[in-house]
Amino acid sequence: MRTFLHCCFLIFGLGAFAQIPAGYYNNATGSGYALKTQLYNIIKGHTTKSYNQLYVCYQTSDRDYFYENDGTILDVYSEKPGGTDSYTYSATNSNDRCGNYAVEGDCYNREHLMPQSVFNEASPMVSDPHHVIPTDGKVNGMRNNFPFGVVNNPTWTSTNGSKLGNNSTAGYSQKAFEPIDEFKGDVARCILYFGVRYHNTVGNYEHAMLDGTNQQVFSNWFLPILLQWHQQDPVSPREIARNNAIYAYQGNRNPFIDHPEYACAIWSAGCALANEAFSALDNVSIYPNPSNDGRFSIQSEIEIDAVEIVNVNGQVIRHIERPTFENNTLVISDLPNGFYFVKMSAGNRGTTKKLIVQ
Ligand SMILES: [Ca+2]
Ligand SMILES: [Ca+2]
Repeated sequence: MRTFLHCCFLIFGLGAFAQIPAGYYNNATGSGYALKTQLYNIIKGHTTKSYNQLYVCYQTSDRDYFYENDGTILDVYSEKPGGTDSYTYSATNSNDRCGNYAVEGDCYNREHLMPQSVFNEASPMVSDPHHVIPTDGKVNGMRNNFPFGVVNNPTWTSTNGSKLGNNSTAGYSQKAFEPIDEFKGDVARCILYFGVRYHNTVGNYEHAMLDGTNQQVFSNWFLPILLQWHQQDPVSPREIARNNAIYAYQGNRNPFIDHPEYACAIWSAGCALANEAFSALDNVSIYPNPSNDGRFSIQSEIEIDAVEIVNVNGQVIRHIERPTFENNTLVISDLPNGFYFVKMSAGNRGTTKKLIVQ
């Protein structure tokens, strides 16, 4: 399965990368914040379309030809990559657009990944599909204007597992919203785009995700999350197709989809922090493995906040917060023999190990 996906990504990838117009990034020659300014000059001045036109854009940019492959709206807040979506929306039937909603599945609308209150609903930010995406109305409402973040103890969870609750990483403890792993990089790259495309005004905006400058742009607690999500969930064929569709629609591109390496070239210190965190988790091990006495232990240089045990069907069968297990030992005597994934998180970092129970 893995090999199959890898092969097809390459085929998709080569075809799509060929669609970056020749010379588009010729002036992106620098590094650090100089590169960011060069990218701003490349992507600024796109053709601004109306707010209502977004629904027309979505008909080419945001349909599901990647999971169910049914051409319905691809909503990152409800799409279930490993299963059947709880509900779907037609891209062309305007009756599916909000409207009022009470529960998930009622209608979809336009979600500003950078909240529109940040820029007073001004144009062209308000109608830029590179960061304004179609999502279920209810989930959009629950996300509200909260920053994205790492939520280990959700107070509310969407049908596909997107989480609302207090941020768990250092430097911010208020409410945040965490998309599912499949779409963390997708969301991160939309927000990275926003920070570069609106270089000329972003230093005036106030929000927990922003630092009030047009240099670093993103706040100290948020930048490592953004860069970690960007790296752990690499560019997918869906994003490449979406970038091409939006380029056809309004004439500019998201550089972080075309050239993922630009992110660490601009924010090298932030990436160093994120990578350091990765390697600390690389050293985490679980033992004994196979486990044959109804328990296993975790060895780690850093404190593990939460552990999830996932079965081969991708179902989370156990979620354990750190205070409830002693000496990093977990009792699993009730688990049937078989093959499991153990997902461990520490702050905004995560790692997954395979575990055999016999
Ligand atoms: Ca779908
Ligand atoms: Ca993704």
